[in-house]
Formats: sequence, structure tokens, C-alpha cells
Amino acid sequence: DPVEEAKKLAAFAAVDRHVSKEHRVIGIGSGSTVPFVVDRIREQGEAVNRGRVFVPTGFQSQQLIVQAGLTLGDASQYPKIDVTIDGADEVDAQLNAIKGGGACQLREKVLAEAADTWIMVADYRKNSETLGESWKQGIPIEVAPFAYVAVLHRLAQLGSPTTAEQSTAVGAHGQVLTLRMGKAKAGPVVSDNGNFIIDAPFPREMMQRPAELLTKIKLLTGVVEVGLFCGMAKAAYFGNADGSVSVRQ
Ligand code: DER
Repeated sequence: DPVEEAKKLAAFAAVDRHVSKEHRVIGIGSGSTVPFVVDRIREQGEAVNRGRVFVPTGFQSQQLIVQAGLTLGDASQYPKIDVTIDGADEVDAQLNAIKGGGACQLREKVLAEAADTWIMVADYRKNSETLGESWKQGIPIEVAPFAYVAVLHRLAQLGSPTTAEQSTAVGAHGQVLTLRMGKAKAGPVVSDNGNFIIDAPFPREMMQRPAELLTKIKLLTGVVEVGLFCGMAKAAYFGNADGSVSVRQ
């Protein structure tokens, strides 16, 4: 599968370049690309990994670390992390990213900020000029369950007033904002922090200024964290279908 191969290429290149022997506290992101990151780190050998601690960005990430036989560390013990490697749903030319496809963006952003070096790894589908070109599901926004309808309404208003029904709202530019519902779970998706996720698309001209949009969304009462990571990454590695790796930094 060319996409899986591309994820592996990106992960291996990023680990080889950014995870060296002297790195002892390592942040592990969430999603389907980071298992290749853990595979490559394990290949660095028992000895070097015995002296390391791995901090997870959620339950999936925690299981990955434990199942790999690596030492688990908690973010409360390791507020400073040497290097964190994480996936992304889409990355633009300025290394801004949409994250939260896996509903893990709160802990992911905490570990991104805690890291001296934060690296993104992804397959070629995520490599864009502007956010929103390939990721059409909207910006994942973690919200307090109590406030989700209020936040839906305010998000829709970022532009002009509309009415928000229970779990959808039509945005000022006709886009549909939705509460993320479970597939194998009745009712809404609940994050590792006990919150809901709203997926909120915005028009291209707003996605061209992600830092501005992030600030507007983050200030809405009831928003816990926004799946826009702006100006945080040192580099992004993209595996390509032709077997090459593109690096943006
Ligand atoms: O939720 C996230 O931000 C994860 O990092 C995830 O969306 C990354 O996607 P992947 O499964 O394609 O690596």
C-alpha cells in the first residue's frame, strides 16, 4: 500500500535525523503514522532505549509505547521533552498544520510545546500549500460537552449569524459544522480528556491565515483546544509514492 509505505518512509527519515543517543525524553504522537516512528526507535536497540522515557499523547499512544516494551513517562513528570514526533492531518507551506483527526490534539499540543524539537511525519496526501486543500473534514475543535451547542453557534457566527441545531450548524459561508459522532460508539466521540469534538470547516481565505483563525476560535468560551498548530514544528517529513522523502523546515 503506497500510503502505508509513505508513512513508514517519513517516520524512518524523521527518527534517523532527529532521535539521537543523547535524547532521553521522547514524546510520541497519535495516529497511524507514529507506529512506524516507534518501530524505528526500537531498531536503535535495547541499550539506548533502556535509558529513555516515552511520553504519550493519549491512550492510543500510551498503548503503542507499552506494547513496544518501552518505558512510559507521564507529562506531569517530564514537562521538558527532548523531541516529540507526531502525525498531522494536513500541513501547509509555512509548516502550519491541521491536527485532531484522531481527537488527540489537546495532549498533542501540550507535548508539542514541551518539546525542544517538534517534528511532524506524514504521507504525501497531507502535503499542501494551504490548509483545507486535501483535509475537507474541517478544523477539529475540542469543546466542553456542556458548551457544545453554544460553541457550534459561535463558530458558525465567525462571519455572520446562523442558527445552530443540536449537532450541526451552517457557517457564514454555507459550510456545515458538525459534532463528531462515534462510529463504534453511540453518541458523540469523547476525547481522552472527556470532551466533545466539533469539526468546523472554514473558507479558503480564512484558512490562508491559520494563526489568526486559531486565536479567534481559541477565545470562544467552551473551546478547550483547537486542531491548528501554527509555527510550532521544526520540520515536517512527507513520504512520497515514488519512494522519496520531502522535508519542509
Ligand atoms: O489526530 C492527529 O492529529 C493525529 O496526529 C492524526 O490525525 C495523524 O494522522 P495519521 O493517522 O494519518 O498519521
